[in-house]
Amino acid sequence: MQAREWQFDGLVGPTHNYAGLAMGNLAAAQNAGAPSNPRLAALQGLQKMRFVRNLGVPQAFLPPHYRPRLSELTRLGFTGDVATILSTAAKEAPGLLASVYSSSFMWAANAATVTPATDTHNNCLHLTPANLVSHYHRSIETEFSKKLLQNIFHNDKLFSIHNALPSTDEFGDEGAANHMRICSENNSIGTHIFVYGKSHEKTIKSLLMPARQKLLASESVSRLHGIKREHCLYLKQSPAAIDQGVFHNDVIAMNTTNLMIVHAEAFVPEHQEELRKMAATRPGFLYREIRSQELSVADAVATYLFNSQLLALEGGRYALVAPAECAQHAGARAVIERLVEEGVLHEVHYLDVRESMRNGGGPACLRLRIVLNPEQEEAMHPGVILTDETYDLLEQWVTTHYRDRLTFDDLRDPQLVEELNRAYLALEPIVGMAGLYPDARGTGARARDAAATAGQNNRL
Ligand code: SUG
Repeated sequence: MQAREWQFDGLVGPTHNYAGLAMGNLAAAQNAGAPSNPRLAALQGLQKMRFVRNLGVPQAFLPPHYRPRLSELTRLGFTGDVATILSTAAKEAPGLLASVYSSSFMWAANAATVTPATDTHNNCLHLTPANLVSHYHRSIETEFSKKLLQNIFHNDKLFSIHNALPSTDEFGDEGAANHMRICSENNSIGTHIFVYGKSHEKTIKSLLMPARQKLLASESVSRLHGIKREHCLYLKQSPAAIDQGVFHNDVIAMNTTNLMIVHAEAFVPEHQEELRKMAATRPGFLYREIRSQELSVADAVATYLFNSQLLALEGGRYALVAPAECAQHAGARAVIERLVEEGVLHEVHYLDVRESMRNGGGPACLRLRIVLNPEQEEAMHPGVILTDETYDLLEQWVTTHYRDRLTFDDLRDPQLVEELNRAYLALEPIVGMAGLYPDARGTGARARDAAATAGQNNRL
């Protein structure tokens, strides 16, 4: 049996909100302070997962991280009971409070960089959790992402899970959102394209917006994963594109197996040329550039066309799962229709992930691609696979526990923390990971556990 590319979607957390925390991310800045709807966001995410699964693509999910990370607030000097910590932080450091509540882990494309076993020195699947040091609210994802990956891929012979790179700006690593793998089929050895915004050159041109991914990080990940140097290409993002809102490469380029669709102004000219040359000489590689006359970089960012999920289906068919915003934009729609006419794409589906889009995350941001061979599929933790049964349980769980409106004012409410603790504890048995959320076992939860145990003992 062939290796298959799985889609691991981040399950949107119950604290999804719009806090304007992400520099260079235009949608997030525009929606800062708007009320969010965590329930709708999670249901939209789940519906996308089910849709993709129904296309015949293997689908799994990454459980949400525990929020709020009160341990971060105590680490930063806030003291007292939960209510005091929340109200003091809301007054003295509102940005910090919003950060420890952020559901940004939902954009699983930033969780890690992945290299399939075929391409590595020891025939293991390699995963390096991203350090996400460009933003505090994202940097606090790393530890739990690693724990999740270890829980899911728990077999040293098949999986190598690395530590994140050093937590300093020179090693800024945003994971798979800046990485593309080209291969004739999932089983064959791939070529890896690492995209970075800043290199370790002495003279760095200043940018309006921050360049998040550093070359030093990309090179280190490829070394750690044991990818042969001749199978790697390092491309530098165009600073002008970053300034227009291309904060990750997956906002301006997309690929799967032997197909790549990329904007003609994604990279600095010499690297764009290098990519073209590689495309011209690589047998079977289908490379399509979208010129600015077809769609400007600004419109690419506004519609997130390149953040569609490009999926290789059975029978050599390519499907595009695009954000609904593309259907409503004449230019983006025309590009997609042309790609269908040209035979590049065989089917197109427009999906509504609007709650995520408003924070700068489209269909591709919401998922991490992991190529697994049959032995690895067999070995991974089954509780995270999306089946009809888990879909129903997750939908029910979201409907029961998620609020349909969240604003900054809600974040100082200790009742919300109690509510969230109940939600996280109820998720553990659904994913089959007992004790996944120790922080949710606050005083209230411990009392309930004790009462439940006493109840069981009485019945015995
Ligand atoms: O890092 N937004 C995320 C969006 C990440 C999208 N991922 C990919 N392109 N792969 C970010 O900018 C917004 C949070 C806020 O402002 O509340 C945020 O973190």
